[in-house]
Amino acid sequence: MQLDPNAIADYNQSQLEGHQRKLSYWTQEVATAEPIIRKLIDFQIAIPSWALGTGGTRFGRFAGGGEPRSLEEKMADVGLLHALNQASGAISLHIPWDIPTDYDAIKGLAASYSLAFDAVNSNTFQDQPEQELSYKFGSLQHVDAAVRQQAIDHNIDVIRHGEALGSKALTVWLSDGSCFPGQLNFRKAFGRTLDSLGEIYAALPEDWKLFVEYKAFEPNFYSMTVGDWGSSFLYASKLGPKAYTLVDLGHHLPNANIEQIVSILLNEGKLGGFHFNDSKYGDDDLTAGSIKPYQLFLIFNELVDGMDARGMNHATSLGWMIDASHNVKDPLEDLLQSVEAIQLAYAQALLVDRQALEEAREANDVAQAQEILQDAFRTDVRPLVAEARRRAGGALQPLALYRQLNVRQQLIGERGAKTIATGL
Ligand code: AOS
Ligand code: ZN
Ligand code: ZN
Ligand code: ZN
Repeated sequence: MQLDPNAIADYNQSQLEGHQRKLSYWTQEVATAEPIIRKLIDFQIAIPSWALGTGGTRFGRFAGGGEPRSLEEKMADVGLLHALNQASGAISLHIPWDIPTDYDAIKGLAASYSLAFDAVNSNTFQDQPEQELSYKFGSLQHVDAAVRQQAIDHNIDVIRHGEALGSKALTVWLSDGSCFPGQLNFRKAFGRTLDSLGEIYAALPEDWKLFVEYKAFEPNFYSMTVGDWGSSFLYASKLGPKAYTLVDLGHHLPNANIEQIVSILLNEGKLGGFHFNDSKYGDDDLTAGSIKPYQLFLIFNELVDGMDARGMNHATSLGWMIDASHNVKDPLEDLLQSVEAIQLAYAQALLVDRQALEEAREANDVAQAQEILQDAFRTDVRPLVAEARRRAGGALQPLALYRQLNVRQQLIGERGAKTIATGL
């Protein structure tokens, strides 16, 4: 489906008066409002192709209606999100779930929705039907060189697909590890994984990045071969300047100080990007900002501080992506919520009075330092984010308009009530 070109303008007109009332405080009282709005307009968050359908757990999956059945329909969904919020201008593909049949047609489609291709993702955590050897005991770490080669070849193949589309990064997430003590020689597994990653790294085009994603546990429950930021950082450092660590917020042990991890990686020039989501217990892949919004803000606080210190462009120097799974919500509604939560955390971080914060730190004024951060976090920046969207051509309230237009009902009409999106 295509949005009626007047729908957004008409909707914004109907909401304009109330919006302008809320915005007037900002434009009249806050000197930094204008630069924050401009930064928000530039900030884009990529949508993963596998988050557009209903996920599920190992206990079951409850299909949603009108889910995308093909790559073309996934792109249409991201195009819809981007039209509504003007902040989801990229899609991250997963091979082999999203192999294009006609690259020019897919690129044309992306251009028609103003979408770029973000990092491409490889998959050596599942066996594919036509595949010769199994990944049951790992892929890049495997004791059998032939299995490692198969996984290396797959990753290189994914790079080629990404090149044809204009992607600039490969994300490698490995399920490799072990389920029981004694199963794996940790040192050998590390060495084999490093060698395998080295072959993939050698196949990277000049202007590409390799993102090494870590995860504390699952599907292996005793050890993960890329299990924490320390091992990811080691791999990335040994591989070379094109390799970086990718931080998925759900991939830490409970109560990890993710903002501190982020700040150190960034300072070392080894932070590649994010998979945003939220969690209560583990890799829950819930809507960003739904459980721990303060943590999301604190992460952005470190990002803004560290990127400014290093003279980095906020919008383009790191990979900004969502990685979510939806069991009970409409995936498109959930993604609109996630993008908004990320924008709010970013805007609040931009509000922090950095000079005052440094002064409080230098004076060991703990209470004042805390006040400065909480003052920014407790500020309602929703009018700024809405204004950025409006100026970029999006809807003041994307989720409300999505509902008003009955988008899901229309998608069900086009695609059917019982659909299974390809992917997770
Ligand atoms: C898995 O837990 C990781 O978060 C991956 O980044 C991602 O979910 C997977 O690659 C999806 O295909
Ligand atoms: Zn992830
Ligand atoms: Zn996750
Ligand atoms: Zn995950």
